[in-house]
Amino acid sequence: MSVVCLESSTVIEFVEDTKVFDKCVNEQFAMLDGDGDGVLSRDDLQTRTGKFASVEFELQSKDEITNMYDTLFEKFDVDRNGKIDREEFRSLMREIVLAKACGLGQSPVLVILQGDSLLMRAVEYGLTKRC
Ligand SMILES: [Ca+2]
Ligand SMILES: [Ca+2]
Repeated sequence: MSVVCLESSTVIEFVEDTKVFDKCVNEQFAMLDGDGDGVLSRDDLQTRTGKFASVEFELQSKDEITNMYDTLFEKFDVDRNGKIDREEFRSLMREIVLAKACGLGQSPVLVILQGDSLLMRAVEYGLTKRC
């Protein structure tokens, strides 16, 4: 984990850069897809709960996490097959990251991020852009 300075404009730029964002999303997807069948089931997500949920959603209790999955699947499992495919996952991550960006407001803030989270990628993205 590291403490970084995050700016909403950087995060939005990162999401809008489809090529970069898609690549990062695919990496996250592969990481979460524990059994490697190309779709995310509840099991896939639940085995990764600690890693995924605590970082991206800042939730703690098991109930909250279960509720979150219900909401998640309800909202993003567009074709209702009980699994989240790559396309569905992309729009999910897009929404989460943009929501975070909105929450940041206008000025840069210090946040604690895990090395492999999407927001961390956004920060790295911002750094390379500036160089
Ligand atoms: Ca899977
Ligand atoms: Ca689906």
